[in-house]
Amino acid sequence: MRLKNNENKYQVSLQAQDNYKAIDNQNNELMAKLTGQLINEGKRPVVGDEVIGELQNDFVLITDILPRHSVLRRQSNGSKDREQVMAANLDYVFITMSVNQDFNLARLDRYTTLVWDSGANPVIVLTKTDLISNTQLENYQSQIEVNAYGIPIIATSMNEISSLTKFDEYLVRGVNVAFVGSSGVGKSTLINKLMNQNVEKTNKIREDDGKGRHTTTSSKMHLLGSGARLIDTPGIRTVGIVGVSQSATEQTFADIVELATQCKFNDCQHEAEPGCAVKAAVESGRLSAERLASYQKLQHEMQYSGLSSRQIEQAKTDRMFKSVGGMKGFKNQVKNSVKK
Ligand SMILES: Nc1nc2c(ncn2[C@@H]2O[C@H](COP(=O)(O)OP(=O)(O)OP(=O)(O)O)[C@@H](O)[C@H]2O)c(=O)[nH]1
Ligand SMILES: [Zn+2]
Repeated sequence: MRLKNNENKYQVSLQAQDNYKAIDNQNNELMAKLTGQLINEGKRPVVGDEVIGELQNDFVLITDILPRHSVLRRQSNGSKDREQVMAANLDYVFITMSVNQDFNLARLDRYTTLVWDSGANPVIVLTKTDLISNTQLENYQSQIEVNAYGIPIIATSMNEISSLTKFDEYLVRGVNVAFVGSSGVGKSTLINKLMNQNVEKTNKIREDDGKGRHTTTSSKMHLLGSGARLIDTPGIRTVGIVGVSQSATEQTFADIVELATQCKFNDCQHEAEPGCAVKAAVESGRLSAERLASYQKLQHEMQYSGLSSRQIEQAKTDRMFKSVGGMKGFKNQVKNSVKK
């Protein structure tokens, strides 16, 4: 990418409606605006986007958005099911789950799928390990290993500072990361500790206060000691589950997809069909019933996402009557039985 001499590369650090902030390569955070052309073309950068900008008197004029290497999305619950882009260019997403009541393999599967779907790499973080025994922790870890093929697992406790070093290999210069997970699992606690680590080395993101001085801000993007950038917005934290693709689900449930190739019917739903290899695997104990259930739940949700509530009702009715040839078949059956 060749830049003109009045242009620079920036990374968007904040987006609130049409207000932007962007960080330059010296880690100064500046107000930013879009050119009329970008607005007209409907091109809106999001947090994490790399952009080309021209430095004006007191803001950066964003003229172009560079290609994204990952896009974390969720679908809004609004009437139009409009897809929302939560962040761009994340490299690692830490899926945070505490090992108390929050521990839930089905939820973990959903997050994993969401992250694969974004193009970023998932890393599972188990928090609050002080609350359980080592044996219990090992048990959880092996459950995850069965479920989440080859995804790294980090176990942490706020009482054990040394556990923070497990993040080192991911938090390297130039890498963008984020934490996702349910409320209360300990994301803030962890983020604060990672930010306070190596304070003297931490090159904080600074905001130009307009008088040539730099002040630390409440930026949504934090520069960690290692040079990694941590993006932390409420939207990313609570990124939901709606809007994941078929291919990402299949990656998460590769074992089930593999088994399904041996089912008698190509369109087997692994519910009550004869010759179902997936059901057989559950019966023989090779596959857990919970895992199949979370796969099916995700399949159903994907099927329904993008449909209106009326369409969802229709789809559910169709599913319910599928075994008797759909709603039409059901009506015919009723008619016939009445005739008899
Ligand atoms: N026992 C134990 N408690 C922890 C640990 N880490 C965090 N907590 C507690 O869990 C509670 C929630 O922690 P937060 O860091 O605020 O959780 P969060 O995920 O940021 O929650 P949101 O801000 O709602 O997204 C706090 O009371 C923490 O003190 C841990 O390692 N062990
Ligand atoms: Zn089947």
